[in-house]
Amino acid sequence: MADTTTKPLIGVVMGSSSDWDVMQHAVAILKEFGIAHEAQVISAHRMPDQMFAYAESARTRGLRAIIAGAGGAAHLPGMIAAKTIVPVLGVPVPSKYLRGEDSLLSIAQMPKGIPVSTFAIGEAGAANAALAAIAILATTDDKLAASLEEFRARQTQIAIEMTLPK
Ligand code: RP5
Repeated sequence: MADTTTKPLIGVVMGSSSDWDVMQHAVAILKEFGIAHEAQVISAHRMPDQMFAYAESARTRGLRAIIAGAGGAAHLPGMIAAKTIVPVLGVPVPSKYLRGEDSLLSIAQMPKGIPVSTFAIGEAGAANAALAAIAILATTDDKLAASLEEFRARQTQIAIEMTLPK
């Protein structure tokens, strides 16, 4: 069973502190499920050496998935994926001029051979990336799998109880 209380199992990285508004939604989900994680800024174009060191050490440090968010020139998830076999979950952050559509395409359109799982633009994508990371951990953790099932059941109940204006 995975140790979900101490050593980080999930890494959350983003290209700038300006990505935090979006990426905090991934961290919030990880906290809600009690997943040991780390979060930091790693910029592909401003910190390339640190980016490679992070990716190269990810597996031996025990990370089971990396959530990588980026906006402008969103090569961060792909470059991290190029240097590790730890699954990379890419989150397109809305960019200033193209609203993140450029980020989405840049992250999704990986050439064959190096996968990056790509999520929706913005906070839904960040939250879903965290839920996907939890689903990866849950494949070998029955307690976490039960928590994920409960989370889904709560959502279902909320939808069942939704009402519309008369
Ligand atoms: C990317 O450029 C970051 O991921 C961010 O989304 C975007 C803008 O960065 P800042 O200029 O706000 O630092 O590297």
